[in-house]
Amino acid sequence: MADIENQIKEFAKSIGFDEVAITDASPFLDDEKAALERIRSGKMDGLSWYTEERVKKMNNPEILLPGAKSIISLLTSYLGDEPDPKNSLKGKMARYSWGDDYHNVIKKRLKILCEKLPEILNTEVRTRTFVDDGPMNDRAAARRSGLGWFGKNTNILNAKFGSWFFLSQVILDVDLVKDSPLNKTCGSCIRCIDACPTGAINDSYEIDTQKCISYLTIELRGKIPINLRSLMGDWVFGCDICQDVCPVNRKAQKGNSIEFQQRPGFSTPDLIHILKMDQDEFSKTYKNSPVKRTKLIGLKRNACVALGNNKNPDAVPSLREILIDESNLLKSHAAWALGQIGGIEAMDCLKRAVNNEENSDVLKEIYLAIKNCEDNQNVSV
Ligand code: B12
Ligand code: SF4
Ligand code: SF4
Repeated sequence: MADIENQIKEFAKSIGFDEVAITDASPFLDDEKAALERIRSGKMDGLSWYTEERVKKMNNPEILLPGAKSIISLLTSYLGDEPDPKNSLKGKMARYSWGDDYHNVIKKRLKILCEKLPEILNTEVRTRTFVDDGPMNDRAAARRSGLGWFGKNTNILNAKFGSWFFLSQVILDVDLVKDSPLNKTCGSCIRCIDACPTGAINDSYEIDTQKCISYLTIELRGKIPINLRSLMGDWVFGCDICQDVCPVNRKAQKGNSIEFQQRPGFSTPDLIHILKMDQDEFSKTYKNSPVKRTKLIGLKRNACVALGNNKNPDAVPSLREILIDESNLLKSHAAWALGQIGGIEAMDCLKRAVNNEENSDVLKEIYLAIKNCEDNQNVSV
């Protein structure tokens, strides 16, 4: 390995990055084509910011940094301890959200790396950095640099760290010796396709955004489509199923970043507690955490769905409070949850709510929930 590239990699690792690889700054032509096709086939619907114009930018480093010559692709593992124990009044959050907000942690490291580059390269250098915070194709850079390969779940896989990591890059206007892409694929494995509860993954290395629980719990504002709710299990922020089942993750090494270690209660949050949270507590609890992205109303909505799927009757009193007091969005999801839990107490809450509810959308959800309770009763008789 050339001395300069070696020095960059060693320095990057010394400040907390787990793996580093280099590619050139030529456009990602195949990725651009694939992403445009994905948009045109409707599989990116729901992410209004994911436009054709953005795809053009994110696959053309020259547009992002005029004069761009190289890209340093960086991997930061967030794998730590196993989740806390769970019961049916607790939900699940995706691993990447158990610790500090990765944008802040990694941005600081990227800044230190960029400040060091002129010394290592012995020349002035212009840089632009990305960590899931702008129009850059993080996975395309990782694949071409050989940092990892595309899995069918569309995550980049790395032999040492599995797929439990964040990607980031430095684009720079200096030529560096590039690394080679890996020649690896998933072969005949289809575990993630089989395991995805909503059928969001297909055999062509594609995710249908609007079916992905990660999208539904984090990005979607508004109502979760009723046909998907019962498939979402008790995920309240993100989803790790297609990574949990991946054989490449079986021997994944833990990362070195203490910032991503699990905060108490984050892996399996108490769902009733979430339903009772006010804005002040939400802001304090999720300060400097990725979870704040879903906002209090999104987290409460997700908690209702999780409680509906866990079917623990102890959740009925808290769901009843939501059904009486909260926004129409939350009332709708609380009604759905009560309909899933069923039983005399849940049915009673729903019937009472009919008399006091004026919003037609919420009323529709309540009637559906009542019908669901009745159907389930018939089944068990
Ligand atoms: C949008 C987005 C999402 C959307 C995904 C929508 C979608 N349909 O892809 C949603 C909100 C659902 C999402 C979910 C998650 N995300 Co996300 N997401 C992104 C984001 C911002 C853009 C990804 C993107 O461009 N998707 C569009 C499609 C078109 O790209 P793609 O699926 O990667 O497809 C590529 C390949 O198919 C390739 N391709 C196809 N054919 C061919 C042929 C050839 C020859 C070649 C070379 C290439 C090629 O081209 C496509 C474009 O590059 C990136 C950050 C970034 N700026 O890049 C993070 C990012 C991909 N997400 C990340 C993470 C961690 C997640 C979650 C795991 C979070 C969670 N636990 O809930 C889940 C995983 C879901 C999954 N199975 O992918 C990480 C992934 C790290 C990794 N190991 O790969 C990223 C890189 C963020 C980061 N910087 O760390 N995400
Ligand atoms: S994150 Fe969950 S819902 Fe999304 S593709 Fe993976 S398994 Fe399916
Ligand atoms: S589960 Fe199998 S098919 Fe899916 S990404 Fe992992 S190796 Fe590939």
